Amino acid sequence: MDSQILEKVEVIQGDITELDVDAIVNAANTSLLGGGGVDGAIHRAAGPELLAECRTLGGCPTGEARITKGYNLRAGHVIHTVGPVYSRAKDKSDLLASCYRDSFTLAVENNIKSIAFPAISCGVYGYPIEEACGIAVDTSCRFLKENSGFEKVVFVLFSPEDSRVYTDYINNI
Ligand code: AR6
Repeated sequence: MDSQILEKVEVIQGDITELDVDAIVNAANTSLLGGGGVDGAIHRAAGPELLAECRTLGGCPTGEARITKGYNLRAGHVIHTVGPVYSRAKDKSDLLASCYRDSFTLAVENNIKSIAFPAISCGVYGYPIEEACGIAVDTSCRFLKENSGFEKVVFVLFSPEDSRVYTDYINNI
């Protein structure tokens, strides 16, 4: 892999709501009206105006993304995407890749140059972290290759174990 691309990819263990990037990505559900996990944390940190804006969006299908402002977050925007439920979706790897691609499309349209992703679908939705990590990193590197003006992709993992999966994968590309 081109080292100039990997220089733009960072792995952090921590809480995505604290990230100082142009946009953080939310692992939402199709209602876009909040939930547990990272979705709950983002809504709590952003404040009630986020839910008010989400109500105007009319939901989001699995594999797609929608954008809102970031309100009380340091990030200016939140990109809400809906990952596949691992045990249910037939075309889960395509749907998961589509979450990342659609998030990047919205980023470009909104002049966003740095973005932070959680491990979409890897909590309640049950996607194994090793499989999801490959899709997340490969899709992001492909995007970075085609969009040289984009500055940074940060993967934010909650646990040290998940963070190690990402670091090992990237070190072996
Ligand atoms: N920062 C970074 N990562 C986090 C944080 C945080 N603050 N909190 C949790 N994670 P999940 P899903 C990690 O369940 O699987 C919601 O209820 C977590 O450890 O949040 O896509 C939605 O409303 C895991 O690795 O998202 C949906 O109904 C990863 O984020 C449903 O859950 C994703 O876990 C979506 O499920």
